[in-house]
Amino acid sequence: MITVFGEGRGFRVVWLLEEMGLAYRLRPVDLAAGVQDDTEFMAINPGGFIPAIRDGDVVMVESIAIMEYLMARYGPTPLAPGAQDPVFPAYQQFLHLGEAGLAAPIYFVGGARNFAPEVERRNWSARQALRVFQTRLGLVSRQLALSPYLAGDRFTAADISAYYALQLARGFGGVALGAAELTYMARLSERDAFGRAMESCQATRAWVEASAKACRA
Ligand SMILES: N[C@@H](CCC(=O)N[C@@H](CS)C(=O)NCC(=O)O)C(=O)O
Repeated sequence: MITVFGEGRGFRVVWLLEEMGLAYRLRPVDLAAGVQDDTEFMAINPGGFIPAIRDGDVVMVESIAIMEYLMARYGPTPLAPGAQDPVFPAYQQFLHLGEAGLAAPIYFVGGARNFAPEVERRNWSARQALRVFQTRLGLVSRQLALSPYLAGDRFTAADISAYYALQLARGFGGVALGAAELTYMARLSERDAFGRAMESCQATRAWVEASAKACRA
């Protein structure tokens, strides 16, 4: 049985596992309470960040790498188009852009906005991280003007990667997304596997519902 440690970007992993119909157990990790005394988790990831997985003797961190591992080991799956598939380059690009170009910078924008002392909220790094996020978001918007999913007509793991980043931008980074991105997110959230993942990830569910309410207010 695969164990997923932590929600946050672990939601991507849980959603992928639900899409693939693989059995898993979600083991909560409370970052807010501090993880230094969580000896089981610290033995899995001494770096103390989430998500991590344990699959038999395999222990891994990095949500995108974990998704690639699961699709390679338990696939083939339509979530990961093959290298000769015409959509492969777009798939590969957006799978990684979802974390490296979107979630990583907006995580620091959100951190500055929500946790930094007032004088540091709009410091150079926070502004630069927002600029980086916005330029990469432009590539997502351009792609969504061409196709319903980031790799064309088919839902893939690139969409799982990007969804989390867009949700983070909306709920934590204070970014007002455009109509195309919101419609895209609504389309993804209609998937059965998404609903099951949200049932498993109760902290994520509460956060997503609260941010949707805040955005409507
Ligand atoms: N690139 C990593 C980012 C992991 C990450 O930053 N996770 C956050 C929560 S979603 C975290 O654990 N932050 C606390 C820390 O880094 O110490 C991934 O995609 O898994």
